[in-house]
Amino acid sequence: MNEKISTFFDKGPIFITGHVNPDGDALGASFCLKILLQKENIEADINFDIANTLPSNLDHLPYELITKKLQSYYETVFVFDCGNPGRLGKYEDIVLKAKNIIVIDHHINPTFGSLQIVDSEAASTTQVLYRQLLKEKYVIDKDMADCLLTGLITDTGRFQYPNTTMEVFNIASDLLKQGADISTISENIYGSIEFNALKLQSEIINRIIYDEDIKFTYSTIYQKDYKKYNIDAEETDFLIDAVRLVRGADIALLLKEQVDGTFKGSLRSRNNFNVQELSAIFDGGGHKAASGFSSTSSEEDIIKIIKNEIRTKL
Ligand SMILES: [Mn+2]
Repeated sequence: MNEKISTFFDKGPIFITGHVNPDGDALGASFCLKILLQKENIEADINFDIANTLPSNLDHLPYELITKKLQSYYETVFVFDCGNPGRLGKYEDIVLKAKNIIVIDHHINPTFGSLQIVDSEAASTTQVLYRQLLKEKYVIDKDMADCLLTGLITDTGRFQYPNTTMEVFNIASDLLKQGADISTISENIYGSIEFNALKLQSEIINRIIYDEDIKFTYSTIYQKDYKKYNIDAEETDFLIDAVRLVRGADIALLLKEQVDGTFKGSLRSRNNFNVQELSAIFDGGGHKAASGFSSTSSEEDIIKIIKNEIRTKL
């Protein structure tokens, strides 16, 4: 597809968004475009469906640019890092009503969008956006570079996941050249955790179960934990990383109990196991090495279903 995103810059009003409870990649890509449009003197609104607050460990991003009051209709929407409209949360309607829906993503087969700029092999959505900006000859300034690098760092697990290709390093190198501040970003994302969150992590670690036969490790966060440690769910995304540390485990699951008693699951894998297929059982989505889902089943049932599915794939 040869279409340019700049074709739509004069087709306002414009809205920029990403998946619900956005991560570093969805936020980084969205804010990068917002900054670019601002430099071009093009108005655009930006917001996300967030359960509580935006994650504090990503607050080096320009959160102040979030639009407080949205319009009721947008002619053009840019959607980042979101494979299906159901993941837009409360903004699903406003996005689907738009005339031009530009989906920029790296999920496998996004199911919507009048224009899709998608590469499921790309490590991050910010990588896809970076390529596009270069193609359209835009200059990436320091603020944009910080945003793009954030998505690259978080979606590659700090340049460690198998998606960390030479191109990823080349892009990172170029972003550093543009002034991206890798140490400030990394310190904010990974180098410091709220004291309470660290205490919660110890509980999650205590609960880890390792099923050696199928190389599967898992743990659960309950609503009572959020209360006990006075912490928002958004602040606990990093906990899956503790679960996936278990040596020998190829598949890691962290279940998070929701306010209504249902569960959200985060899955991670090593050694090429495709956890997207596990999430798909629950109509979830994501990537080979990282995926997620929601389920109204009980904790026990979810774990049983996943274990059975892993066994069929061994
Ligand atoms: Mn992503």
